[in-house]
Amino acid sequence: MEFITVTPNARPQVALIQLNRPKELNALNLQLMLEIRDALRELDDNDKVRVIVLTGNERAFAAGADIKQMAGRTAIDMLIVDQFSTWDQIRKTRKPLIAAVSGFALGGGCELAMTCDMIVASETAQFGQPEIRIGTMPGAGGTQRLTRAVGKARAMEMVLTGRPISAHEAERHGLVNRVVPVGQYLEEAFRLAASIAEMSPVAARLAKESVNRAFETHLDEGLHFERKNFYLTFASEDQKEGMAAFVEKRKPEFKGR
Ligand code: DAK
Repeated sequence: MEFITVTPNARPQVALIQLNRPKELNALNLQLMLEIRDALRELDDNDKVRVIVLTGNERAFAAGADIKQMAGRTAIDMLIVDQFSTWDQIRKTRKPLIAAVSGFALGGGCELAMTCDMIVASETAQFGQPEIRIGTMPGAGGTQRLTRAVGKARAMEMVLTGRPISAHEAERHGLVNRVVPVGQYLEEAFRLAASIAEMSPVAARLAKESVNRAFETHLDEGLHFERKNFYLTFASEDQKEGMAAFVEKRKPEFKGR
């Protein structure tokens, strides 16, 4: 891996992927995206990992796709490279994925954070879709995920003016889970990850799938999907263990089976 570092056991059962192109503010070139995809795929298959944290550094989570790499491309170049399949695979990560964001999360950087399930932000984080300022528009889900998160009026303003919002604004509008002082955002993301890692991985996977379904379907079908996954948890040893532990007044030990 040239542009990321992967630590499968950053914390017990919690893995860390860190973007590592600091001079370019973690601009997302094609190789970096492929590395994230491959790392996620491996961690998703690693039984010792239950939750994954994705982060950049204090100055930048990621300042967007690599403009220098993109600048001369034609539509057909883009079609052939087919970056979308890389992004689609990232989106399909089964384990809970938390973005720990400080500094710039712009363009593809904001989209990458939004592809994660939750966002923990430092006070200096800023989220924006500035693509309009360079004559294009969001291409990796920005118009869709941002609109679902912050609502039409705010998303429209961000996408049409390119102006970013602060971490606190992002928190107020439901884009991020919480904002903490710089220097604490990664620890806070690990804390959140640890609290999820204690749960049944089977239930977490099914619950994640179900929440995501809410964005893709109408209520009746979503409720149906939820019901099937709810039933499915009752086929797991973890559900038996969780309820037995409650009755016996002890802490459950989930095995992910
Ligand atoms: N690409 C390439 N290099 C970048 C970059 C970027 N997005 N952002 C920053 N850099 C580089 C700068 O060029 C500079 O490099 P040198 O000149 O030193 O070689 C270095 O990082 C430091 O940046 P600055 O000197 O500009 O630092 P400042 O603090 O003055 O400004 C800034 C920071 C973040 C405000 C500024 O760098 C900036 O405006 N960056 C561009 C932000 C931006 O426009 N982002 C959106 C890019 S378009 C798709 C998936 C995704 C996308 C599209 C399609 N598919 C699946 C098909 C996404 C598109 C985008 O994100």
